[in-house]
Amino acid sequence: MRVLITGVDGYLGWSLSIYLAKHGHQVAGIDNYSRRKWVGEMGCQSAIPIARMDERLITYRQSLGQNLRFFKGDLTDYNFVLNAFKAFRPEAVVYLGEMPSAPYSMIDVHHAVWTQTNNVMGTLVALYVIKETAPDCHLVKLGTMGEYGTPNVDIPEGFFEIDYRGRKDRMMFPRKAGSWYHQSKVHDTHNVEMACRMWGMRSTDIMQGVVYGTRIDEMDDNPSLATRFDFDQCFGTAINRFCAQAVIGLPLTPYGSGKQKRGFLPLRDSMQCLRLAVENPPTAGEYRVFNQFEEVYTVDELADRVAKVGSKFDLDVAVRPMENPRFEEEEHHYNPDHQHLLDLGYQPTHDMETELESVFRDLTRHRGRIESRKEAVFPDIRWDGSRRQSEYLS
Ligand code: USQ
Repeated sequence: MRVLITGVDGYLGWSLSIYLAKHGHQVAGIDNYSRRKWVGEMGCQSAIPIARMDERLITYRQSLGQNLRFFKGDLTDYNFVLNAFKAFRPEAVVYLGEMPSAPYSMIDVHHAVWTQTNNVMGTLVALYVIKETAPDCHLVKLGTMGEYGTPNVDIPEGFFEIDYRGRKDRMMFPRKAGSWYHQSKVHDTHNVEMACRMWGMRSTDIMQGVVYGTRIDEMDDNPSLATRFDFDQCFGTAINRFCAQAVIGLPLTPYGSGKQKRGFLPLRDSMQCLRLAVENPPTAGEYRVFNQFEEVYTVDELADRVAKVGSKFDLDVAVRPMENPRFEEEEHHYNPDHQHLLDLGYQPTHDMETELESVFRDLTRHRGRIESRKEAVFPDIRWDGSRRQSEYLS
């Protein structure tokens, strides 16, 4: 299948391009290197060194035996996106090209406006371009479990059924996001669902949990095929940040009570699930939702697991809870359904410890790169708009 990945230079995008090529798909990618710039703006760098795109493309051809067709440009630029679609004629688009960080979107008004403009407008452009050039193309759109928030009720996969006076209908399950970033995904969800209803498009909206891990087997230990690994306060996610903190002897930072629950999945499972979505498209006009995560943990449980695995690497890992910089429920009900991918054959890894060992092996090799940016680890971006320093590094 011809699959176009937007955001192909990112953590998930680069991994997916390799994974799909290894599974026989023809892949093209779009990117404008924003992720590299945002992480630089946070005073940080990927813990694992990543190759420049020109080197990535050469290695890709040599290792995977096909050209990754690459289009450099901005996803909110209609003419650029139109030309890329006309040139590649995708049968599926995996839309990953968005600004993915909640804290980054909460820095100030400029970052909030930019996040929503980039994310919502980019998706809107893609919807129009698919309608105009490839109406049968399947849009696999990356949303987030954070769209639902933590309501005091079980979370279904996207919809709930109603039956009013004998007439059945399906309504979008209410969204209750907790950052301008998560809210941008809610807006996308509503736009994509309407496009399917209105124009007969087909789409899978992926409500993904927090992804962790450094690699997938398909990277074959080739450094030029490695994907990025972020640990700064914005682009590092909870487990990945905890591992990086542990490797350089900084305490792990569960926020608040540490009882907040999220769904998590390793990078390799994220790849497996996205492939299942691509290879099993919905029918024309169908908008479907996959809640994509493996297991639910509290932040405290994660810190304990990371500390336990760290001890196998002779690391003395401390856990130091800190005042929560976010507005979020810390003790709450959390029971999201996630049956759709299992029905399609998703086989969860179910072994966080082995996965974390592989992360520690990779990160200890690059300890110096993390150490050199340790100021970027401490979270000083707060949801009330203030920024405060702490004693964390002392
Ligand atoms: N947290 C800590 N300590 C830290 C970092 C995070 O306790 O040092 C807590 C947060 O307060 C939150 C939870 O861990 O309760 C998850 O935070 P996160 O930074 O790992 O994840 P989040 O901001 O929710 O965003 C990440 C990705 C985003 C994706 C989302 C999936 O950056 O792109 O959409 O995970 S989900 O969380 O399911 O919405």
